[in-house]
Amino acid sequence: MHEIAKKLSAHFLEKNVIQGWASIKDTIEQGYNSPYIYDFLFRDAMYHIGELWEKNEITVADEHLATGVSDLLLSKYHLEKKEMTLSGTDPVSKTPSNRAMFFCVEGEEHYLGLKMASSLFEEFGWDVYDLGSNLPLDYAEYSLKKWQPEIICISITIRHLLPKLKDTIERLAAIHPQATIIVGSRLHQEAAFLSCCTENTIIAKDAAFLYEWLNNHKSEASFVQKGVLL
Ligand code: B12
Repeated sequence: MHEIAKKLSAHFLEKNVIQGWASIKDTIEQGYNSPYIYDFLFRDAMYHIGELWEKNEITVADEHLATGVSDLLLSKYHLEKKEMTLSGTDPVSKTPSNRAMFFCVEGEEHYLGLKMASSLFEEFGWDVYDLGSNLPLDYAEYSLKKWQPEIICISITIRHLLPKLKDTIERLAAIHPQATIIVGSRLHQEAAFLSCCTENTIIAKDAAFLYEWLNNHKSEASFVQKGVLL
C-alpha cells in the first residue's frame, strides 16, 4: 500500500476534508488518472481502515465517519472531473450517451466501489443511473424495464449475499438478454463468487479494469460509427 493511501485514511478518520482533498489534488497534479486515484488512494485508504478495525484500533463508528468523508471527497473529485470535461480540458470523455445502470445487490451496504464505477462511466460521457446500495431485486427489475440500459453494473462485497447475486443476474438477464452485465467485487477471485456469474458476465476486479473496458468500448463504438458513414 502506498504511503499516500495511509495518509488519506488518517484524514478520513480525523474528518479532515481539507487535507484529504489536498492529498488527492496533489496526485491529480502529478498527472495520475481516475483509476489510479480510485484504486490506490480511495480504495486502499478504506482497506487500511478495515485493517485498523480488525486490530481493534478503531470502532465501527470511526468506520462510518471515514466512509462519510471518503464519499464526500469522491463526489468532489467527480465534480472536478466533470468541470474539466465541460471546459474541454479533459481528453478522455466525449462518447455518445449510452445508458448504464448501477446498484448493489439487495442487503449490500458497501457502495463506494459502485460509486467509483458510476463516476468512471460518467467520465466517459455515459448516461448514468446510479441506484446505490441495497436495492431490492424487484426494483432492479423495475428499473431495468424503465431505463433499458445497455449496461448493468452490480457491486457485491458480503460473502453471504452471493446467492442473491446469482438470483439477480438470472432474473435481469431473463428480462433483457442483450444487456451486458458487469459485476465488481473484492471477491472476484473466489470460486463461490465465480459460480454465481454466467459465461457472459464481465467480472471487474477494480477501476483500472473498468477504465480499460470503457476505452475499448469507446474505440469499438467509433469504429462502428465510421463504418456506417462509409
Ligand atoms: C467501510 C466498511 C463498512 C461500512 C460500509 C459503509 C458503506 N456504506 O459503504 C459499514 C461500517 C457500514 C460496514 C458494515 C458491514 N461490514 Co464492512 N467494511 C468496510 C471496509 C472497512 C471498507 C469497505 C470499502 O469501502 N472499501 C473500499 C471500496 C472502494 O473497495 P471495494 O468495494 O473492494 O471496491 C473495489 C473493487 O472491489 C471494485 N468494485 C467494487 N464494486 C464494483 C462495482 C463495479 C461495477 C466495478 C466495475 C468495480 C467494483 O472496484 C473498487 C475499486 O478498486 C471493509 C474492509 C475491506 N477490506 O474492504 C469492511 C468489510 C467489507 N465489511 C465486512 C463486514 C463483515 C461488514 C458487516 C457484516 C459487519 C457487521 N457485522 O455488521 C456489515 C455489513 C453491512 C451490509 N449489510 O452490507 C467484511 C466483509 C467480509 C465478507 N466478504 O463477507 C469486511 C471485508 C471487513 C472484514 N475484514 O471482515 N462495513
